[in-house]
Amino acid sequence: MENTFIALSSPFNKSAIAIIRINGDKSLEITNSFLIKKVENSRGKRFLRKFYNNGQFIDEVVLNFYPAPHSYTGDDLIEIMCHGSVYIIEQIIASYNSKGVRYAGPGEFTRRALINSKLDFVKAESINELVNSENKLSHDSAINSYDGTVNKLFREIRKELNFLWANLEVDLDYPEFDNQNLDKSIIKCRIEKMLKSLKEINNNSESVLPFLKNITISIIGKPNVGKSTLLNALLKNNKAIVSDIPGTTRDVVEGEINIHNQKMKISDTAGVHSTEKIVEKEGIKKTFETIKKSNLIIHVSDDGEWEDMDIPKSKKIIYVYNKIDLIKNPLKSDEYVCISAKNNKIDTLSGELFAWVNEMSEIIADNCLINYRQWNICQLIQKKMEEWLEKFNAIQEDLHAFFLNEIKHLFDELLGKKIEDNLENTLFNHFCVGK
Ligand SMILES: Nc1nc2c(ncn2[C@@H]2O[C@H](COP(=O)(O)OP(=O)(O)OP(=O)(O)O)[C@@H](O)[C@H]2O)c(=O)[nH]1
Ligand SMILES: [Mg+2]
Repeated sequence: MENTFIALSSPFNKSAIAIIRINGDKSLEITNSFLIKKVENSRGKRFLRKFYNNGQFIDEVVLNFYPAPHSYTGDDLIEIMCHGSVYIIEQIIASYNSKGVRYAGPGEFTRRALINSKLDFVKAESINELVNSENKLSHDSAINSYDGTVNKLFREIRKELNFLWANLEVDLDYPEFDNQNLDKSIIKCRIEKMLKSLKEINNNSESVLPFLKNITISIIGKPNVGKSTLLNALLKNNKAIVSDIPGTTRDVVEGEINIHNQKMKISDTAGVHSTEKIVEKEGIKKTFETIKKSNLIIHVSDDGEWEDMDIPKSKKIIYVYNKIDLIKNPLKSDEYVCISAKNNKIDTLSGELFAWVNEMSEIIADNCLINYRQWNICQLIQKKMEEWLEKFNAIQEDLHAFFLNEIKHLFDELLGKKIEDNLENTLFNHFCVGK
């Protein structure tokens, strides 16, 4: 009974249809106890049935039965689609509870799938990212990982490591045996090939990972250059106060923009300059705190000069030349974009943001990891491979075996073959109940 559990997989709200899932070896038997016309133990069928609790007709529902091991979890699994009334949902779940079926924990369906080897940890992580994806880039990366391009690459590398391991073992156990596969130059070549793919994926991830969850932009620059006017133009809403008095904005003003399905949080900040006015000083302090938290900076100027603001190198900066309407023959450059925020002429900036999202999207399509756990392990594997190759020609068989073994262990960790309980709990605690 321990593995028989129930959860609502759709939101607990009034809706047209709700989906309730019951997992475990007692799921069919217990479900049939609520139906007059029973559901057969057959794969790939859908049933329309009347659901009763203590003789009371609760709802007419559609049932899908997925017998083990052909289900998402690998156990027997039933999906009930009922009318989305909160009362009906509560009644159906209560009927199962009365038969001793407990409510599932977060991500417990996926956890069963992991235990039943229906998926590995990297795939479980991608499902979580997919459910949580709220914008284009996080969806792109989750779908890419889910669909298996990254997973496929990992499997290929693991297969390759197993092949090398088998050959090294032969050589260690039977040194007299002339093993053609173990020609050192061939092995070296194969490691170099794996390393190349890994380096690529690690570098791609370094560019993309900071932006996956959220893109946070801050608009910065000297006072009066038109930062608040630009915020309002981007939001299409007069959210921030605009005036020709320098130092108008003190507090950070925030909003959200959507550039071709990519949501971005955007903050207008106080103009940076040296001042003795206490309130302005506080505002400028907040500007630097906002810069720290942002991953993309729009640096605005109205005279073609962008003062050095000590922005960390990891942050993407777009230089914007505003008030271009006041200049007769503005000089175009690849270094900055020209706009007139006051006249809503900001297409060049929107275009730059769109191009940048596309560039990130392309990197993701080219292979990218979806979280820092994966990235940290892949970097360790890369380092180990580099170290191995560096010493390759000078070391004996047992040291070759040592390096290979270390790399194999790291790969097992990556794919979740030896995931510690607390890490597994951390992942599943972030899952929705019912997934
Ligand atoms: N001609 C022209 N004036 C602009 C443009 N953008 C902003 N302004 C004017 O510049 C002045 C300052 O604009 P703000 O948006 O308040 O400037 P800010 O950078 O937010 O200023 P602080 O909050 O004081 O740092 C206002 O009078 C705006 O109308 C533009 O594209 N063209
Ligand atoms: Mg302002």
